[in-house]
Amino acid sequence: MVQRGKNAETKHVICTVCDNYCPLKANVVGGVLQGLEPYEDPKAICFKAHSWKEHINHPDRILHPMKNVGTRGAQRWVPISWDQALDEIAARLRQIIGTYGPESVAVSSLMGNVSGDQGMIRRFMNLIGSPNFISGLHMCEGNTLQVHRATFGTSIAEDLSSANCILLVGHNPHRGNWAGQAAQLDAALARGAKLIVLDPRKSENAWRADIHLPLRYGTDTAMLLGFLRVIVEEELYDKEFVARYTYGFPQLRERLQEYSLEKVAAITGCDAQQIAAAARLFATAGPSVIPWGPILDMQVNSTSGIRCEDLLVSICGFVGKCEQLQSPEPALVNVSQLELHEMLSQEQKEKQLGADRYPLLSYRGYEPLRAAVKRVYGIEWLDLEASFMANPAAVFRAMRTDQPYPVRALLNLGSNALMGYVNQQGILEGLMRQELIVVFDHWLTPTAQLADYVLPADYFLERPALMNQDGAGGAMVQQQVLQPRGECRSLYALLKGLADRMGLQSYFPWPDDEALLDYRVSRGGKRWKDVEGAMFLGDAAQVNPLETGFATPTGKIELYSTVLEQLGCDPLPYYKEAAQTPRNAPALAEQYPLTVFVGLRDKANYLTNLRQIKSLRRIDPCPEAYLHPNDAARSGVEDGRWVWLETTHGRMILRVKCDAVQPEGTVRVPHGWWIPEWKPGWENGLSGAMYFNDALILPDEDWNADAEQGVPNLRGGLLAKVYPVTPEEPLWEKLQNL
Ligand SMILES: Nc1nc2c(c(=O)[nH]1)N[C@H]1C(S)=C(S)[C@@H](COP(=O)(O)OP(=O)(O)OC[C@H]3O[C@@H](n4cnc5c(=O)[nH]c(N)nc54)[C@H](O)[C@@H]3O)O[C@H]1N2
Ligand SMILES: Nc1nc2c(c(=O)[nH]1)N[C@H]1C(S)=C(S)[C@@H](COP(=O)(O)OP(=O)(O)OC[C@H]3O[C@@H](n4cnc5c(=O)[nH]c(N)nc54)[C@H](O)[C@@H]3O)O[C@H]1N2
Ligand code: SF4
Ligand SMILES: [Mo]
Repeated sequence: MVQRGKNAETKHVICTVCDNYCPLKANVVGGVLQGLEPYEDPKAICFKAHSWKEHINHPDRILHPMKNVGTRGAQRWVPISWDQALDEIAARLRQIIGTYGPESVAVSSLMGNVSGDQGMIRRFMNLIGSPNFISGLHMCEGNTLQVHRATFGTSIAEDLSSANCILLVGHNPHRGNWAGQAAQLDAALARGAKLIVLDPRKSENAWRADIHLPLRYGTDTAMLLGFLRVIVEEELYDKEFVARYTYGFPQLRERLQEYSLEKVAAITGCDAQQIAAAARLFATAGPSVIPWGPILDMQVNSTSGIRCEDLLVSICGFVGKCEQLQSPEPALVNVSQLELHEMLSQEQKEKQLGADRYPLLSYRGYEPLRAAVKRVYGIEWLDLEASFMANPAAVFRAMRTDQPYPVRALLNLGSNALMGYVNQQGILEGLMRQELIVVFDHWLTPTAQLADYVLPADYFLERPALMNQDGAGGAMVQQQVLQPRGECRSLYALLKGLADRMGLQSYFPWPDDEALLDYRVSRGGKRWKDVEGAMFLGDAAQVNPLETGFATPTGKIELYSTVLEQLGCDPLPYYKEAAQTPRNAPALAEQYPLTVFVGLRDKANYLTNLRQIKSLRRIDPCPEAYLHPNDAARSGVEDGRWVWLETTHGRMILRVKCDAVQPEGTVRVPHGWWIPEWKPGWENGLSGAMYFNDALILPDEDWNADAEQGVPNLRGGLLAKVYPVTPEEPLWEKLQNL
């Protein structure tokens, strides 16, 4: 531990203000936190982390358990003790399980923000007997990881420090978004690494790229198929690696015949020669790396696109170099072990909602890999963060229709379920039919405004934790820096409280978080006190599939996926045009002339969070639609004007920001807007969530989802029109004050 003068100490923390999870140092003097600073690289921190003080001490922060004693959404909150809240929630859960079966209890969680959750949510669910876990990670890295697992039997992670060429597929790390990774990117470019950027916009990184391909929204998979085609046709791949470690190269080569450079150029709208140049650079300047970003986690070709990324780094022989194979950490009791998936009966697993149609993310999707994982890693279940998930759209559908069976309770633990998926209108309908909603959060979010019980959560600086996933060996250490404010508690305390009241106490034997952490590190013969002084634990490279064989049915990297084949899906990657593009739906495009893309995160908030932090809100004061000035003129709106943006699914309100960088014919929609200072409840549309959130314009129907994992399409397959909000509309006055 670094000492800085009397009473001064430095603790290690992992910032979970966003999901870059930057390692930081917390400087504490006399027990009082003075500030946060980066662990190593001075640029690997951002202004959002520096807002910790405002966050912790915010007057809106929920500090005590509350119960709504009116109808759902009535906001008739009364204070209640933790004990009474847990007694009542446990009793209602028991009753709901008794009436409808345990599968009628669903849980939504982002997990990372509640410190990786240490497997405790799934443990609780498996013990009560519900397979219906969902997470916003379905539209994020959770989705990518299941594709990696199908291809490699585990996940891969980028190491920018050893890469000579970096391919950014839309992903755009910069100081205000992924500061930690942006710092690594800066360092790589400074030592001469090449940069290829696929982005329809001239983004921050596109400006400095060696090659920028401004492709049409949602056509990444076609582009990557083009890269594969060039690399295979020009024999730029690593023949020895392909022969030794991969399965299905001839079938891949045959599939690529369908993707001539001319065809790919026509689909993507990019120049064929530039595409070929980028593919050559990627293959020959290597080792090359494709840092993960969620662009491909939100497209109709999601699974195929991620498979293409996996195949590119595989045939070029970059796997095991800067694309590192991850394995569960042997010095820790793993998350999968803590989750007790074996305790959930096969009968209950088979009830997992949506798994029949979208298998890869579900328990069913794991079956083809199970024996191989056991062979290579010696464990039964490999949870690569949000694995074995139900399909969120199917869960919300079951809530509102009782089909195929009722879902009647939602535990929303570090998630904003109303806003964080698609078809918000449908989610609201489902939530209104719940017999129990519990929310565990810092704020009275729009989801919390619909809850029966709101429970106060600790902040990352207020708890000890290990950030570790089974698909990424090693772990980062979070030391507790502050005492939780008020009656805020940890996720483990909440789950243990329920488990103790539901006859499951023997499975939650650890009295507190530190005891649970003691248990986790005990596998390496340690105690938490011994390890908490180190930022990083463990050794990522414990099992090397290049030596042991891969944890796939063929024991190889599956270019041709026998896993997907067994699940009834196309074993090879393909491109299909989204349903609502001007090409596929020209008549609709007459009425709805703009292609929507949801994304390009705001700099100063995070998903649906942080809009109550004043210093951040000044930077991003309200939800903005970026429009090319010509499109604004065509739509009869001007810069600064409040508009409705309408799709065939629904509409939302945004303020126009004219931006010449936005490609003509497209409009950017931000995610996650609500107005925390607007009074909770119905009169303000749940603090604005029913006016401003992107999920209002996004359908949850099959035509707009990827075939293998059911992820909804947010990138470029939806048409929209914009028109002004008028002074006669009830909201007009309020909008002027935003
Ligand atoms: N419509 C739409 N849906 C999306 C996306 C989109 O762009 N549009 N993006 C997708 C992506 S990339 C992601 S990652 C997911 C995110 O999915 P969500 O789970 O919806 O993420 P958030 O909106 O951040 O909600 C997390 C909640 O956790 C709370 N929270 C923060 N820290 C803590 C903590 O320490 N403890 C507890 N208990 N709670 C905490 C926050 O206040 C917030 O209310 O959403 C996905 N869903
Ligand atoms: N400040 C801040 N930081 C965040 C977040 C936040 O909300 N705020 N969210 C965090 C989360 S959960 C995530 S998942 C990441 C997301 O972060 P990123 O991966 O960087 O994603 P975005 O910022 O949504 O979009 C990045 C780029 O993708 C381009 N793009 C849009 N559609 C397409 C497409 O179809 N193809 C291609 N190739 N490019 C496209 C956009 O023009 C934009 O420049 O950021 C994390 N960091
Ligand atoms: S990018 Fe900023 S908010 Fe996100 S983890 Fe890093 S320091 Fe925290
Ligand atoms: Mo995300």
